[in-house]
Amino acid sequence: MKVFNYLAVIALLISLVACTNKQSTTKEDASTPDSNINTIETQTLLRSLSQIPAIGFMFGHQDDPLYGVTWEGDSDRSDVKSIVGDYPAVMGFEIGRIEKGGEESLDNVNFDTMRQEIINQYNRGGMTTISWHMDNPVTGGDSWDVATKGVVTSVLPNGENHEIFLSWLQYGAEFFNSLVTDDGTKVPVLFRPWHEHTGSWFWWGKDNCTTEEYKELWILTYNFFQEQGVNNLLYGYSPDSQGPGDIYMERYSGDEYVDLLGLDTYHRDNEKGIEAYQNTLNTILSFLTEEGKRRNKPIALTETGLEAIPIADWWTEVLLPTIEKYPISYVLLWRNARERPNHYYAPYPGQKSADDFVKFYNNPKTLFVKDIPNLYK
Ligand code: BMA
Repeated sequence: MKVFNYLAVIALLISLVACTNKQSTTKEDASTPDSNINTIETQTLLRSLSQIPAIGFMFGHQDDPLYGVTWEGDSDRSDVKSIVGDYPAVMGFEIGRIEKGGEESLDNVNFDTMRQEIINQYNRGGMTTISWHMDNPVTGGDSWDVATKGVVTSVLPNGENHEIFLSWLQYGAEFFNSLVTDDGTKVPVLFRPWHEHTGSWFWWGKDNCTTEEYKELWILTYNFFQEQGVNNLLYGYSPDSQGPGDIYMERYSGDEYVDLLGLDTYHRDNEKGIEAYQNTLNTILSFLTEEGKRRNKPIALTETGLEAIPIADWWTEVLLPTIEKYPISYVLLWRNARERPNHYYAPYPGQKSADDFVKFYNNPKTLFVKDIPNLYK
């Protein structure tokens, strides 16, 4: 009898736990604070990211529907779509300066407009990734303001700017929690915090904090968002070109805090730089292929491009042949600025590489939004 009761209690406990888990992942419950379980759509996106390389890789573009070369804010417009008639499968957005509580990002994008475009991208079946060039919490300068050392130390627990820093993170949490469709679904996002930290150009970069401090910064951010009920984020780790191996993994905070292994690397110096660019891609993407398999994580080229694309066949002769050998889930090209002449990374109609981009688009391996299976089901 005693044994029977004991078993019955265990069975009841198991069913309660199972029931709680199930409830906390339903849509209705998606915004419950303190939930440390991602929404079903977010979990499914992670699975989809691992499955995509079986059919190709997704094409991504930063700020794609917001503006382009010589235009801004036109509805239903994108430089990529103007050439190939389809939107990128991945769109990147940048929330730098949200930490100040203002209406516009550091690139002068209105956050309400950005939210709507993220929801639009979800509704058309595509994915969103978000970066955050957070201002320097000590000097008030931008994220490239690295003259003052010890910024990371000062935002960690017991640091003098810890509370301010949490209030800055809070603005980010509110934004992520506000990405909700009309039917109440929270939009999953691949978040790439504290990126390019193997270089030293941001206040969280290599020479500006210790390895332990960087890891603490990452885990603090992760835990804070969990406490705020942010259950629609996957975390992308995006070091810069240095490495691979020890340098790449040195500041990795652990498999439980990272969902995707990324790489930010650019092609610089045009013709002269082709070999260096391809070598970096080959070296680090080979490493990521192995590391991704070992850790069971998708991999991606999280930022890349050749500014102003002066090489006419860059898409099919430089980028495609190099990256198609690796099981990346996506490649993201940086933004087509409307306010900085020649600061663009995707072609626009009439641009020198536009015809080659059509060939790139027609290659079965490159996936635009109409090519991808449902990432969320
Ligand atoms: C950089 C440039 C900047 C921009 C920043 C954040 O690479 O494009 O002009 O402010 O990204 O988007």
